[in-house]
Amino acid sequence: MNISLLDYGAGNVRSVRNAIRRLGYEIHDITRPEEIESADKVIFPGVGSFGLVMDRLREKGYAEPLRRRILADKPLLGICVALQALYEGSEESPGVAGLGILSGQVVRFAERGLAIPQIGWNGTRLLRHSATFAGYQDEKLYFVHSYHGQVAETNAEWLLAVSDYGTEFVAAVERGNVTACQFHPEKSGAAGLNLLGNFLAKPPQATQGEVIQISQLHTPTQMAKRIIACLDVRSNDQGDLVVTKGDQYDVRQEGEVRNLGKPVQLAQRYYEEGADEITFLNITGFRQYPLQDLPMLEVLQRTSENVFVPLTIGGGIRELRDPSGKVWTALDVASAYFRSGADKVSIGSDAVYTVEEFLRSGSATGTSSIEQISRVYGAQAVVISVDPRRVYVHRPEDTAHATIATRFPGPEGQRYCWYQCTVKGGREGRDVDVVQLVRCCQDLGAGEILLNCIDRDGTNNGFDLELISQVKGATSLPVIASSGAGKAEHFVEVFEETGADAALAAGIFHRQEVAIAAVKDAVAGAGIEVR
Ligand code: 1PR
Repeated sequence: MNISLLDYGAGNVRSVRNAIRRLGYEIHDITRPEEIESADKVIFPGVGSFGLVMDRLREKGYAEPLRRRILADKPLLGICVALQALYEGSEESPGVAGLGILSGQVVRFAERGLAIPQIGWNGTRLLRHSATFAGYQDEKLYFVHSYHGQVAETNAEWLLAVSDYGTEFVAAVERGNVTACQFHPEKSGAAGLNLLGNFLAKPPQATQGEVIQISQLHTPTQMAKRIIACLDVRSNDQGDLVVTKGDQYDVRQEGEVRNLGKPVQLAQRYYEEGADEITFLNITGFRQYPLQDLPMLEVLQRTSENVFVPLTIGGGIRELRDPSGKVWTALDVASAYFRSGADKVSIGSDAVYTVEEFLRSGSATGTSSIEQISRVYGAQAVVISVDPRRVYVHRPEDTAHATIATRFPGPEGQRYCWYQCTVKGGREGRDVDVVQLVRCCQDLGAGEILLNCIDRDGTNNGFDLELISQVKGATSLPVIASSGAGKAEHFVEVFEETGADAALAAGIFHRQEVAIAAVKDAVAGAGIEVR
């Protein structure tokens, strides 16, 4: 059977490729328009913005053959933006025509106090029988998007599954042998692999899909709070790449870099134990690396062969100059990571410098790493990793920065503090506070905040709830709470008290003090949705 992948150069298709291989199939890459119609099965992955996808399809002469293939009812599976491309157009890219198979426009999620993009694991309600969903047991699936198809009678013969996120939206469509899903099966763990496997295995059918009645009565699906395992990676003094862990960012113990395991193996273990996402931080990434020698590329390539949940990579995402003098843009660096299997990149120091420049000049340059990467890969692929540290003051008037009244007074009894952003792994404080940073990065096109806290890192004293609440109040982006987790109850606390969208830990997982399953049990026990 000829299974063909429509790689039109828009982003990370390695995960789709790896998932298909894991299921035991060979994949052929479509390189000519005529192959779209001749393949037995086509997988149409979607990464990037609606406009970018449609432009690429048209440039390559793929749009018309794709339309013909769909109208001829030949097997095809579209993923994420590929589902959206079936519509007539999208609010994301006004004036750009879609394939026009489904009627109507793709619309943006309205901000009803919900973080946008929707990033994470949501339930889906299957509206009718589908061989693609055989064996599906209501597991949550991984979504990441700011725009969605609306549930409308006009597309009733296509509707297959819906989900809720403030509003009901289209989670999957299917007619005959053509299926498209808004979620990412290749990133949805075992449940997603099962769906992908069903699509690949099922024989083409002559029957058309039935038209269903859209019921208004249902219990809305719920997004899960994500539990993320974080691996800080660096070379130790022997030159081996190891997972390490700092104590307020100091990773050395008795002069040696702490060695808590091997990155690829540890990531695999966390996937098997139920982590909803894995984050790698190359903690020496602020140092100079030529692009050929980015140590995390191979880690990602190997990890993505066996780990089917989202992977984020941070550390060193910025412009680089290699020893020959050649300059690599932040977009080149990010692209290398995406091609190696990353779903998101996280930007630390460079985000702070960008915001400083923005505050100084009062306008965006259009060339910052955030803007460059977001434009091509979408906001959801750009995470800002914040490394803040408390600065205490006696009165809010003592600083121009955004202060909070704290329950934990400073060394001189100061009752207020602000959170100062740092660069170079906390080594250098800058004149930017977390509120300025997250607001500005959101405006520049970032899609998520990874909120560390130097004061709490490695302490096991619990997350800094005051910091997280301040940042949640300053942005509508999803916020990942990080630093300080010491026991399962800390995760309950952070979700209940701050509204964080995800919580991340490192030390307790690496040292096997608390299992991911125990965290999920505690969070679920408190009535909070988990996967
Ligand atoms: O500035 O873009 O090159 O990115 C560098 C990245 O490396 C940033 O994301 C920064 O947070 C990270 N980093 C740099 N130095 C360190 C260090 O520890 N010396 N690690 C470092 C950051 C914090 C979290 C940690 C949580 C949870 N580590 O990643 O995993 O605090 O830990 P815990 O659960 O054990 O408390 P750039």
